[in-house]
Amino acid sequence: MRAVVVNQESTGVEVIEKTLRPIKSGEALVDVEYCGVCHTDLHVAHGDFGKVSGRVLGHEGIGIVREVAEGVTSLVPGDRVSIAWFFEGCGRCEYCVNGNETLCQSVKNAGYSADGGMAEECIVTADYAVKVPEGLDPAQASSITCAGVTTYKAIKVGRPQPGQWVVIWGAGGLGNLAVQYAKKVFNTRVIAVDINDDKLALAKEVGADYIINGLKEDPVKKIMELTELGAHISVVTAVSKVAFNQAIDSARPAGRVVAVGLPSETMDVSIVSTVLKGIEIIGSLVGTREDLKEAFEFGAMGLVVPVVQTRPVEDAVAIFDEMERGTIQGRMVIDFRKHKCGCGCQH
Ligand code: 8ID
Ligand code: ZN
Repeated sequence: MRAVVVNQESTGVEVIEKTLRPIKSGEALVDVEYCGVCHTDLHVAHGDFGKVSGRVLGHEGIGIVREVAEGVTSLVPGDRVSIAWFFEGCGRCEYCVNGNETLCQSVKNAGYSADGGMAEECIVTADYAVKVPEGLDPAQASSITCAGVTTYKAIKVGRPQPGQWVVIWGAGGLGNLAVQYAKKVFNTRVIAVDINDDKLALAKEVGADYIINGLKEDPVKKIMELTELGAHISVVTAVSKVAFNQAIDSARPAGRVVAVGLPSETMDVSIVSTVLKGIEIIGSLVGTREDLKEAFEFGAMGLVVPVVQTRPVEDAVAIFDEMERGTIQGRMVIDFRKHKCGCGCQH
């Protein structure tokens, strides 16, 4: 099968032929239909979190279960499931049992510490593969598997009330979904900040009340003008410390800044203003299986509509290049379907 892997030098990706091992007890074999390309895949390919040469990338995978091994009771062949960053936890530690399973210290992550979904086939731990609801387009579901659930969860941990001001920093793959969850699910007033007008136009199209280009005007000043006291909740998906610092500077007293983007930098946090303004800064890592189920449901209901473009696996190297240059609108999704006529035939 063809798979997109981290290249030998850990400087990017390559497409290779690979054969999977047989499945073991508790596992399922999935024929991948679609896998979105997340900026985290780019970080992994560049070795930002440590070098993992040869690893099959991908944690926005969607596919159909072909085969289940002994001991599997949660899935049957034919089920449509997701392959997410939260690939497997230990199931026993304080994080797994207290609703914080993504923080499990023995966690496996698809496309990083386990082979992921950017391939024609993928082996999953059956109990951790979340089913995709009926009525949700599989290419769109791929984007919810990371970008959607991550931003849904990030807004949720910010504890928004209807009508409050939510600022989404970065309107890329994650950001345009963050705008939709904030507006359509949490019923808040949404400001999107980016440094690219095309991405801001898309943010406006999918529901942002206001858009700000951080290169053309001072976003902190503009947010203060619009909100009087600042943002109740800021969700930072931008891959730049500039945006993190601006989010802290534009937080309302008792506001919450939810850190999501993963630039290899540090934020500048004033201790005095953090204390005097009573600001909370919260890190948020993807979402639990339950969060993903919820995030999928809002997609199936049509409240959130991921903006996706599909491309063949041969374009993988080019897609990573486009992501690095920041030219992708919404999410680029690799189409791995073997039978594209849609009639269920085998040719
Ligand atoms: O669980 C998590 N915390 C999680 C899950 C998934 C992804 C974290 N991430 C991380 C990724 O690893 C990456 O670091 O979130 C970040 C964003 O991922 P993405 O949305 O997939 O990346 P993108 O499509 O490239 O979008 C990034 C946007 O940030 C804007 C860019 O213009 C782009 O639209 N941006 C940048 I770069 N600098 C900015 C700035 N100073 C900015 N927007 C506003 N101000
Ligand atoms: Zn991701």
